[in-house]
Amino acid sequence: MVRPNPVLSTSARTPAAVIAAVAVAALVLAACSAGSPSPVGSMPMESEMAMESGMAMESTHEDFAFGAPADAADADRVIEIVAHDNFTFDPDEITVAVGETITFRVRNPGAVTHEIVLGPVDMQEEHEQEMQAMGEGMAMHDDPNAIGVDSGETNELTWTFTQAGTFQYGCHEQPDHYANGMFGTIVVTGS
Ligand SMILES: [Cu+2]
Repeated sequence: MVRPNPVLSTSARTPAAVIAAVAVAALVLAACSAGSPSPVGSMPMESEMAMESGMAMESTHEDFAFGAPADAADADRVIEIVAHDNFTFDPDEITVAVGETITFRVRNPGAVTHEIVLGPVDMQEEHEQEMQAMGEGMAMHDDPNAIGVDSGETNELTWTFTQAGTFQYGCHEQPDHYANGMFGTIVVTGS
C-alpha cells in the first residue's frame, strides 16, 4: 500500500480482515483524491498527508515555490506596511531581491481587522473565491504565509523570497477587501 496501515498490522492473519482493511484504505484514498471532506481530516496525519498529496483544501504549500517562512532574527530588513480601512496598503508596492529575508511589520490603525497573505496573483484570486464562499468573518489564517492584524494592532511576518517574479500581499477579510483592491505588489528581482 501507499502508506502503513495500522489495521493491517494487527489483523494480517485473517485474509478477510486484510481485504476489508484494503477496501477501507482504498475508500479513504479515493475520498482524498476527490478533494471532498473525509474522516481522514480529523486524523493527526492530516497536514502531512495534505502536503504530500498537494490536495490541501485551503493550504497552499504547493505554491510556496516563491519562498518560505523564516525567523524574524534572520531578516535582512524590515518593511513597514500600514493597512487602511479604505482597502489600501501603504506602500502598495515593494521591491525585494531573490534570497532576501523580509520582515513585514503590518500596522492596522483602522477599525476593522485586516491581514496580509503572501503569494502569486493566481493563488490570491483562488483564495479570495474560497474566502467569499465562506462568508464574512472567516478570514482566519494559520497558514505560514499569512498574518491577521486586528484593529489598532501591529503584527509581523518574516519570509524569505526564493523566486523572481511578481507577487502580492493581499487582504482577504470579508466582505470583499481583496475584491476592493486591498493588495500590494511585491516585485522580486534577480534570479
Ligand atoms: Cu483588509
